Amino acid sequence: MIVDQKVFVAGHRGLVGSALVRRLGQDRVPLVTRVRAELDLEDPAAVTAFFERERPSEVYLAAARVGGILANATYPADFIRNNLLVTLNVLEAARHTGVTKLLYLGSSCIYPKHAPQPIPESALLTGPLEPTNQAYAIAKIAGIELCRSYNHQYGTNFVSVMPTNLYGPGDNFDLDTSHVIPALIRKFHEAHEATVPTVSVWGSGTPRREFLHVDDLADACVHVMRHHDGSDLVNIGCGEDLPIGELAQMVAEVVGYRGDIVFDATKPDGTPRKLLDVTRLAALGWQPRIPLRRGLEETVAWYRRTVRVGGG
Ligand code: GFB
Repeated sequence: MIVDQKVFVAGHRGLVGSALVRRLGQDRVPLVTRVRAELDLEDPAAVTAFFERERPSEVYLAAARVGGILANATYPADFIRNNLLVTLNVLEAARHTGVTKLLYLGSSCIYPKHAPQPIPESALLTGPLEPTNQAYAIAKIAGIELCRSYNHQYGTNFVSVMPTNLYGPGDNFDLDTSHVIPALIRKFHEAHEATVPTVSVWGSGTPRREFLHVDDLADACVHVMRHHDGSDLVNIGCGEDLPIGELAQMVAEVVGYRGDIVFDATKPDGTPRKLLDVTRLAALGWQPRIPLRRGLEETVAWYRRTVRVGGG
């Protein structure tokens, strides 16, 4: 542990932030966190005052407006505005108060829609974006450029990582705004409980996605913070993908659902494939630990416990 270390996890109630708190907690790193009612990250004066008072030595910027394909397509103004504001405020306050290191999270979905597969970090800004999440992607790309620019102009050490699609405990299970894994867990679970004969899966089932358990992501973020400096991006993935149709089959099996899967072609497929090239991450000495099937089993168990507690 570094002397006088104090780590601010922004967004500690979210999927990524809560995993970071769990992971940093294992190393007994001194943490500072604030819920939204205590600190509005969209408010520049409040963010500056918080940084001046708390003086964190390191920051993990896990606060972001995120959502699945439909949420991105429906609320693009919210996605671009919130992410730009939060990033601008936190980065400036971090610079102003001399934060020694900051981790910024991009996303695999901000690479060009038709990037080469697996996607190397060098593919950023080399082609048109996926239209369903262009607003989100532009905000996230602006965040990466902000980190790079601050490093160049002010000598900060703001590191940017590019996580693949994530899942795990604490995810958003709202069917309109969630990502595919929580949506499928909920749909198959509810159909199983009520013995419904079919479950609808959006799109054609042919797009391929790579999925990483959020506890692996948190471990990778901490590893990158400890072993990487500067503006070169680092992809964080597991290096394997599968078609959505196959994922749906796997979730059905894990849940114990025995009915049929039907594909809803009125819903968007999004980008055809986004598998990350994880050569750089592997060279830093990091490997994922949680295989998809085991991660799904754990997440389904968590969801069932949580639903029961919530009375849903
Ligand atoms: O997870 P998802 O919403 O995000 O969708 P993206 C992945 C694929 O799963 C798409 C299909 O082809 C969806 O059509 N899918 C099938 C479903 N059934 C469902 C369902 O019930 N719900 C959902 N949500 N999808 C997002 C971006 O893209 O990826 C974000 O829009 C974000 O910006 C995230 O960064 C990582 O992978 O298509």
